[in-house]
Amino acid sequence: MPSCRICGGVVSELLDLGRQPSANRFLARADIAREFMFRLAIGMCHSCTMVQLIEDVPEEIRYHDGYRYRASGSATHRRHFARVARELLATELAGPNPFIVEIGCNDGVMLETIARAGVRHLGVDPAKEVTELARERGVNVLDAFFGDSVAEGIRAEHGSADVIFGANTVCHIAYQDSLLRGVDTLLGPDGVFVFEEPYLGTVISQMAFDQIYDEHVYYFTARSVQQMAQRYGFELVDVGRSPLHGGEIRYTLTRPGRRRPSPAVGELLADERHRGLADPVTFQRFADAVAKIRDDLLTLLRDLRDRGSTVVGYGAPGKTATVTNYCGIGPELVPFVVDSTPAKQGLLVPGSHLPVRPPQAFTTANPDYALLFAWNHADEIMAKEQAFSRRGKWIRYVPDVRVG
Ligand code: JHZ
Ligand code: ZN
Repeated sequence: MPSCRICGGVVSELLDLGRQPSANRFLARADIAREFMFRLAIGMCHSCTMVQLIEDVPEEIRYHDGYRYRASGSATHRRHFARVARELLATELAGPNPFIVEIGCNDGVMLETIARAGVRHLGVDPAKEVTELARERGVNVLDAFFGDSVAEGIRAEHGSADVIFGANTVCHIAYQDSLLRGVDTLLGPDGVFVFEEPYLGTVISQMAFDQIYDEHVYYFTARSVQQMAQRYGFELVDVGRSPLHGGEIRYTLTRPGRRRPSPAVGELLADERHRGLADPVTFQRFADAVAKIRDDLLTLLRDLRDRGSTVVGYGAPGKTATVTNYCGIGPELVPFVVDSTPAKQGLLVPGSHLPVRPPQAFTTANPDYALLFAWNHADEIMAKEQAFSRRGKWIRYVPDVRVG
């Protein structure tokens, strides 16, 4: 039995999505023979309820100089993080000479607004090609994996932080002990540690099994985050909803007793109990629904191919690797996908090896169907692709397979 990375408790397996690559390791054809693969499966800890990967992938394989994800890749993300930054500037960073550290700042989508306001800040991120973009936006970056020793170095140089922030980063870090010790070292006595991350409740309610991939080591709930916070000497004092990736939760941690917890914490905990987010039956239903999605999607794509219809994939988010590799969708069913990220174009989706092309290829191919991998950006994409929507059909696969 594997043991919990947070508390050492027993973890039992909930869902196995098979042999999978590292979801953002887009690759050239020449590198196929050397591709890294692992068993993608999640389980839940019997004691602290943390849902987590059974096997994890070393950080250096996930976050490296060629890391392809760009957090600024959609207008929705850019707007959202500008708003988050403005809120922090108006609240936690409103005192004298404030300092904020972001763990995993990516291309500076959030810190850019902070930098422009002239507020002391530092992004910590190991992926050099992407942090170069942050530097071009005037953001200060330290190329490193955040942990206790890095936190000590930052504190020695800049003093303690009023805010430590992370978005789609904290659940990616397997070593929460070093991470939270680092937060303990760096955070001022009244500081806040704020992070917004994919939510297990959304994965379950939207059947978003494609949110499960190597980068997401943990699948947080208010309950599991509260227990983890306590274990490392923090208190969960607030939770809020963020609209990204189908609905995430933003958690706020402080040192114990510093702030009165907001009623939202108790409400979310009650909602999670009511929804059975720590009950094995919930996961059995989820696993059955996921298997049905795989069968329905494969049947549909094979039928379309046999009828001579053309299908192109739309968007190559990290999620594409999970769904294509789990379902067994290769270029014979979906000849290519289009994605607006220049760093992904010309490469192959990890594992399933669908070629990634620029968005213009979508218009040129004029397909009968578009398989929407970037489903969390549907509004933005529909607004852009009205001409296609008038003649072609979209295929969606979460929460179930639909054509329309
Ligand atoms: P998007 C990332 O997940 C990776 P991903 C990471 N591990 C994480 O945790 C989550 O974020 C939260 C493209 N696109 O944002 C751009 C178009 O082509 O869902 C992106 O490649 N045309 C850090 O990878 C992809 O879709 C468009 O019009 O699932 C979306 O990726 C738009 C709007 C997007 O992140
Ligand atoms: Zn545990």
